[in-house]
Amino acid sequence: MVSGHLACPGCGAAIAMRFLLKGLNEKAVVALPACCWSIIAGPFPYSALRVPILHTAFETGGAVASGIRAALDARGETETQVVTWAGDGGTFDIGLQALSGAAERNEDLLYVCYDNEAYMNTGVQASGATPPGAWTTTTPTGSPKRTRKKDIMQILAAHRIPYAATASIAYPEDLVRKVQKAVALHGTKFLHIYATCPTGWKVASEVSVRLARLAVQTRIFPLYEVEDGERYTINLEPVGYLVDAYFEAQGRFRHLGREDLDRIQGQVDRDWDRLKALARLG
Ligand SMILES: Cc1ncc(C[n+]2csc(CCOP(=O)(O)OP(=O)(O)O)c2C)c(N)n1
Ligand code: SF4
Repeated sequence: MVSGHLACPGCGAAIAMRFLLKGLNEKAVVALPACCWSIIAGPFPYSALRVPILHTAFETGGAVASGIRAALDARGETETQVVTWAGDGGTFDIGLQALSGAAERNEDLLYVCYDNEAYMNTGVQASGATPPGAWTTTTPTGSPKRTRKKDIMQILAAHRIPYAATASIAYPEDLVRKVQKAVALHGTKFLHIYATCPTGWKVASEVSVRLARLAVQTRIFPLYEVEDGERYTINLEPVGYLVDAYFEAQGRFRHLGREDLDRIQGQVDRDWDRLKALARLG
């Protein structure tokens, strides 16, 4: 990745891309469904990436990567890594069908979702990854989102793909290791990267990484791996701070009161216990 990209200052998605590229081999192709990264990379013929990129339709990340894989294999270029790089809207919602198809066929590709918890590129609309209570332009303060964040890791694990993992821009070594591990495996690999968006979350750009770390430390976004859909490994046992500090730091949650935070804390604790139980079973 070169300097001069077009992301907002502190953009977690830009930081995440740097770590993805560190983990990839020299030969890689990246399919980019519509998202902030369609802009960040720069207008043709410029590109902030030193690997070939293919801008694709919003809903086609899994299908386009499958096609690139088939074309490369037909040319005998089996060493080239095929990567889809999509936002949460392009993954949890509109791209889910194509991703599911690719996972079901166990296509040899790495699908990366950088999760900023909304459709940022078109003006902060709620997605299936938006957490309950969050302000977005389609879930205004008076009627915030009530439903839970879609559990994308469970959905991918249910496809029994060889590897699915969460990662965070606040833990670069863990993230790069997971990219390297993923690309060494054959089949469909999925990385779910937590990527702060200072613009959409109404936080200062300089707290971006700190906030991402807090999400892990509070167990809101645990770091773990799932192999073959059944072997769970928790990579970091967080201290388990109360969620308050995480929520109070963000303008998108400013309207939440004590009762809301207590309810969210209860849900986070239950999710953590469930993850621990899955890891014990594995
Ligand atoms: C079929 C279709 N519907 C809507 C759009 C408009 N659109 C372009 S980018 C985008 C938001 C993408 O959100 P996400 O995948 O979460 O990535 P982010 O913008 O947050 O990086 C939308 C709705 C589109 N390009 N194609
Ligand atoms: S809107 Fe958010 S995700 Fe998009 S470039 Fe800006 S900081 Fe990054």
